[in-house]
Amino acid sequence: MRTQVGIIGAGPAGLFLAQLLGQMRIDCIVLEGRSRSHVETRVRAGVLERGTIETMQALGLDGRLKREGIIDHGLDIRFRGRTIHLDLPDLTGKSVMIYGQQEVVKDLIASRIATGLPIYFEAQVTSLDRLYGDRAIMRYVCVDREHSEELSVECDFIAGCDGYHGVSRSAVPQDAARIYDHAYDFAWLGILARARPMADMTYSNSDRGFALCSRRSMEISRLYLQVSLDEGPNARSDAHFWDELHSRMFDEARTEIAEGEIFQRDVAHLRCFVITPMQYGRLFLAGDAAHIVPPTGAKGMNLAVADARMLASGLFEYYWKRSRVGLDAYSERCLRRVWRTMRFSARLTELLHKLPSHMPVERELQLAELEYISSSRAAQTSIAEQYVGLPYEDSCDIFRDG
Ligand code: FAS
Ligand code: PHB
Repeated sequence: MRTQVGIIGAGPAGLFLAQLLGQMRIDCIVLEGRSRSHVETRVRAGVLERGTIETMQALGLDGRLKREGIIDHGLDIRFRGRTIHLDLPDLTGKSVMIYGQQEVVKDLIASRIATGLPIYFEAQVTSLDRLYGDRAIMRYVCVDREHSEELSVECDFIAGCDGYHGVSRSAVPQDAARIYDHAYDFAWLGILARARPMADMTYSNSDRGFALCSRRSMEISRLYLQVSLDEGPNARSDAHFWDELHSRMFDEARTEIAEGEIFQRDVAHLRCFVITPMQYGRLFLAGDAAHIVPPTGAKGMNLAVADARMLASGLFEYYWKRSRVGLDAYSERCLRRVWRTMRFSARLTELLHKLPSHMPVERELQLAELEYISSSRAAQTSIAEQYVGLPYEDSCDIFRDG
């Protein structure tokens, strides 16, 4: 098989890239190692930045988003029983939307299949080759067949959109890249519950630890607790989860947070991870394959979209303007946004969590910063403008036309 761009992974990075290339009439195929049902039911992110929303609009993919997405106009930060309310439109003129990542993935897959353009599920990429040759090779096996022989695809370029645990990053020799990696010494226990959600996205920094109240619809709450690294998803009973959440959200009277049936649990470990550069010969890394940001800033999926746009811009210039400038500058241009987003997400993580490693003085400094933010419009604007999303720096007109 032969194509212009081979895409590994049908997560947000791979699927947005495939959609953008489809609009640019650049041939690509998507190879996804898991089943369609698996990737469409995997519960992950929930907040869409302004730019992600506009990209879905530009791709004509915002039909269901407009019907089912929830516009979020504000976010609350609680500490010492007090609440800082950030009014996003007042501070930035923008808002964000709540729409589960799995819904985005469903919309993108449905659109890709409707166009008849190739996307293969249960096709596990096993190795990449000739990344500095005249054409790169992507080898894969069909995991749904008993004895699948190894197949291969010849590509002008390969997009490694295969997430943190994928195969593409390992194709970059260690001496050709620099890794930045910091793992936090706590995790997030996330649940979905059939319960009326809080009116606003609400983060809380309490003496018992971090908590977050988000949502997936007007009937489904998405709730998180900071937990220790060794805690599994089912370690605490439903009752204990609710007790802890009320306490950490300063809702001792239990009048604010509605309880309900918990029907999904997961534990996510937090880390800051970046590989530089995000490209090697004909291989371009995008999304979690290249970077992991702590989920506190709700940026992981949105950053994957920004990478996909940047790579699509570079490929557009290569194929239609015969210029390599965008591809050669891909990593440098992506990393500007990656590091600014990482800084925001790491600062918010340090501001809102009770860090096990905290000395008493550090805890007081953290609370003093929250006191300052509660009294400063400038500080609140800084958080809000990063939360709604930074302007894109990609250079492709197709996105400007909307
Ligand atoms: P993804 O991991 O989404 O997709 C990669 C795809 O590649 C997967 O479908 C995988 O099956 C496939 N793949 C891997 N290896 C392959 C191979 N060899 N061959 C073929 N296919 C292969 N972000 C937020 O903003 N907010 C959150 O609350 C949040 N919660 C998260 C919870 C969890 C448990 C995890 C793991 C991540 C969470 N994230 C969150 C981050 C998440 O949303 C990612 O940023 C987002 O999925 C990134 O998208 P991709 O880069 O496309 O990677
Ligand atoms: C979510 O809804 O999953 C979510 C919301 C805000 C965050 C992280 C995750 O900061």
